[in-house]
Amino acid sequence: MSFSYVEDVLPGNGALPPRAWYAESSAASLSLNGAWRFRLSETADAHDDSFAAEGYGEGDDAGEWAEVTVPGHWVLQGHGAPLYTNHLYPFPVDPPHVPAENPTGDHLRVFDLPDGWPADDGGATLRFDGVESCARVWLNGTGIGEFKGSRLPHEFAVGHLLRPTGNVLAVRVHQWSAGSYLEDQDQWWLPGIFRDVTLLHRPADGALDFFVHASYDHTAGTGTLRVDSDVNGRVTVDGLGVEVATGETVTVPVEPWTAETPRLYAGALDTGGERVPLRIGFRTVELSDGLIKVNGVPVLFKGVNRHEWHPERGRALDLETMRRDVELMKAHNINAVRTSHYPPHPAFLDLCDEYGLWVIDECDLETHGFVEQGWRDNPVDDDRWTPALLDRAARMVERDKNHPSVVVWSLGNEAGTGRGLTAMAEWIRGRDPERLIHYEGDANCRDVDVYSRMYADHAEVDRIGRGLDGGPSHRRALPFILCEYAHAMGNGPGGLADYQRLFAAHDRLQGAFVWEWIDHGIADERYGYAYGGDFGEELHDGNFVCDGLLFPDRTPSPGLLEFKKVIEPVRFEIDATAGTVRVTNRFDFRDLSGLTFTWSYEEEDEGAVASGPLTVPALGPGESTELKLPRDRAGSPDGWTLRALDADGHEVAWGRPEVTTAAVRAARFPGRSGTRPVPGPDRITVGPGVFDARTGTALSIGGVEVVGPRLDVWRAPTDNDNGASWQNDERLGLLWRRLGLHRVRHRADAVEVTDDALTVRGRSAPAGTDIGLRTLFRWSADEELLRLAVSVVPEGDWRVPLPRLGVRLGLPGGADAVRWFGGGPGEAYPDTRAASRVGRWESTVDALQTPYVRPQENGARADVRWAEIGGLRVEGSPDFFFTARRWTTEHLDAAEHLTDLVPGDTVWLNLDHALQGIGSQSCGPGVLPQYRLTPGSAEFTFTFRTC
Ligand code: IPT
Repeated sequence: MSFSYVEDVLPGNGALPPRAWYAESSAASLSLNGAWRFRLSETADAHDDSFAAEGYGEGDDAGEWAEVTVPGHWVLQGHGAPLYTNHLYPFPVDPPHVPAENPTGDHLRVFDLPDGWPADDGGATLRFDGVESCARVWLNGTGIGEFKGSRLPHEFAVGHLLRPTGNVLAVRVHQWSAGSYLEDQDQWWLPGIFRDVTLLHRPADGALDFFVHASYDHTAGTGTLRVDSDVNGRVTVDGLGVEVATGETVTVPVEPWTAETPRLYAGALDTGGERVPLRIGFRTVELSDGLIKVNGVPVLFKGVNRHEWHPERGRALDLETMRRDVELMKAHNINAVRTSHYPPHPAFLDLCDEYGLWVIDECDLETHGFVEQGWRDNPVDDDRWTPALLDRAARMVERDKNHPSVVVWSLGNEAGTGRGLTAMAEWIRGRDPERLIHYEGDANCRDVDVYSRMYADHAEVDRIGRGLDGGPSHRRALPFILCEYAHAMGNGPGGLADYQRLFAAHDRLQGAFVWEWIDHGIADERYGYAYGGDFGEELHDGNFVCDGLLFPDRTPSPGLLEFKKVIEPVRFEIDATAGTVRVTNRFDFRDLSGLTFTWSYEEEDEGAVASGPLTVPALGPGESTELKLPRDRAGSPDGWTLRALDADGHEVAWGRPEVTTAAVRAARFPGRSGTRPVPGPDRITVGPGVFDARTGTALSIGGVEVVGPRLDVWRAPTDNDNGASWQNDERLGLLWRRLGLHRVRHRADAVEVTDDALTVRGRSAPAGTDIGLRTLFRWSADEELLRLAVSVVPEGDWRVPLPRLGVRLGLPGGADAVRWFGGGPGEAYPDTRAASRVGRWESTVDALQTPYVRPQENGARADVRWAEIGGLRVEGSPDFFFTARRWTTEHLDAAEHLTDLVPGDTVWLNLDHALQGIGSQSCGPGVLPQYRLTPGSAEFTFTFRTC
């Protein structure tokens, strides 16, 4: 038998023309999901097609076969292994050829038609919603076709082959095919029948394809509906009193659909033989005045790139997981999704319609690996592949065209440029002129309606916003989006608030999509979560696959909380001195009537002392007003918190006054009369502090044994510190290590006791270089309070910022509960601190850790005034960053998986005067200048006492 279809550039044979997808109808259907018999072979041609013969599987023929769950990926069910590459093809680039080693899964399912399955009037179709990457299908021994296009549906007419019982459905799935060249997305390669398989009864006069056109005229407040259908019928929308024939146009007053107000009208298409429920959202998308407008209003995308991911099931997502994604997005103020980089399971788009999300629906196309050869032989610029590209475009558009949430079609991702892309754009424009077209790789914007970029830095985005970006004049007239930015790999992304200020400042900037929604970690007994390389892949890209705002189990990362704050739709600007707050509605369409507002007032040492409702008028989009705060609050001006809550009581937005640390400081350190240090042969006592007389290191404070404190400048480099392999810019994680900041040695030059202090002078520096840091630790005390004043002076030619600047202190391992007044509840760094709310917080050492899939610097709390842990209270002047861990920074740095982190018998505190920002250089710009920790002279103070 021939296997030539595997390497054929054409999309396949035998499938029906693509058409609209709908979740339900009056026609009968039978899900073929569930347990299938399964046989894995190492090559495509290891077995002939006898397994597909009628009667096979009935007896013992398939006795040796394993079983897999469909939908699913066999590599996640104990057969073979997953493999991860970012853009490199994991096979020789020789299109359209694929390796002889081509894992091939034969799948078998025997099924009976259920009782009451209608007599065979119109036939039946068999629908595959997604199979990676190439399948050949037989029903009852007859070959019905082959197809490629992994994340796209394929239907086959099978009515003539069905029988009441004992139907044998055989599907042979090849991991590699010509189609793999078009599916080089940055993700795990996961073969299998990973979406639903369904048998659909097709009644006589059943629906075929139909196209719901539902526009909104914002000047008249009316919606215009026309349903074009291959099979004539009636269209009804009860709520609107609409009943028209297909093809007929009707205009009625309606409430429009937007992502903020997702008004759907329930309707139906009745073709005589079949009734299909419709969910109609009236809205009009257009490009006008150089802007993307919906219903006449420019929109601002606050978006994420979403790959489909589940840590156990890969891209085989169940409805509940999809709903969870949408609910999490809505709960975090996200209003847009780019379906990177393929059309999602179609039910996801139903959820976007229902909950309200703007969708950029992206075609299943990426040929990124050709970049390695300067794009030579790129399939998108080779006419032989154009039918496959057009097939993919049509399968996406036809499937998804009836979703109001889809406002933009995207041709694909990272596929260079070429005639095939132009052909796709032309076809899409012809078929659906009512939506816009996106493709980031089209630098001249020849085929698209939006100028789109990925990872442009703040300065460039600012220039683009101001229209100073040059380029072809056609492009300069287009709106701009960042289809990817803020690479959320590991700790970060930093700089989100700075981007959002730019989007707010320039109309042309219509928002951006964080890369990406969720870490693709695979649940794994050995490591907790596995990433690239953990399955013995020869070629892989490590943890670059874990770069989401959610951890693999869908727990929000600090990055998601930061994003939620930065994009919040209500803004509070509090002027505590004047006792006023300016409230601004930052929605594009909604007024504030659906929200409730509260104020609360908290004193530093007492917790919340008062709270109450705040009456805010139903401001329209973009409107703002100034309100008076309740008057009788004295005390520190930074006690205010204002909150906006949705109807369920969930917090949507909050505000606190901006307070300068200096103002707070002055009030907190009244002068104290000191005690004299008491020198001894081995020990020096300074108030509650006991020190080693030779080295000047602290041994205990108020009876609590301590290690250190000593100067610390090292942090376990984050993915963003390390930067991306292809970058020529400074990659700090690597430079720091080269400089030896992970192996700094400390020298004490002088231990001096004077009347009022113990002073330790020293120098900290790594081997092999003359640069270093002169330190002076000055300890003074009264009866209860031990005070450390640190002064640091850099020496030599420092060319890199410091990872951190502070002291490290060890406490006995029993230390667990932590209380502090400062930023919280979560971690914050200089450029990721928007969501950090100053107040009183409590936690534990374990709960302070952020479980980045690849361990790295994490868990710092910002703007801390005091912290209590292990019986000690530390106050800082100025405010400090506080970190506590059960392992050292060196241990954290060496760990590759969370399972490598084993608690030791010391709790290590870092009390930092300053930290280097985070940035998003793991695939984008580094830390902005204002968040760099440039070495310079510094002085800071901590006081310690028991508590
Ligand atoms: C960009 C890709 O579009 C995306 O799929 C992902 O790989 C991301 O980077 C990084 O995680 S391409 C980038 C190399 C410019």
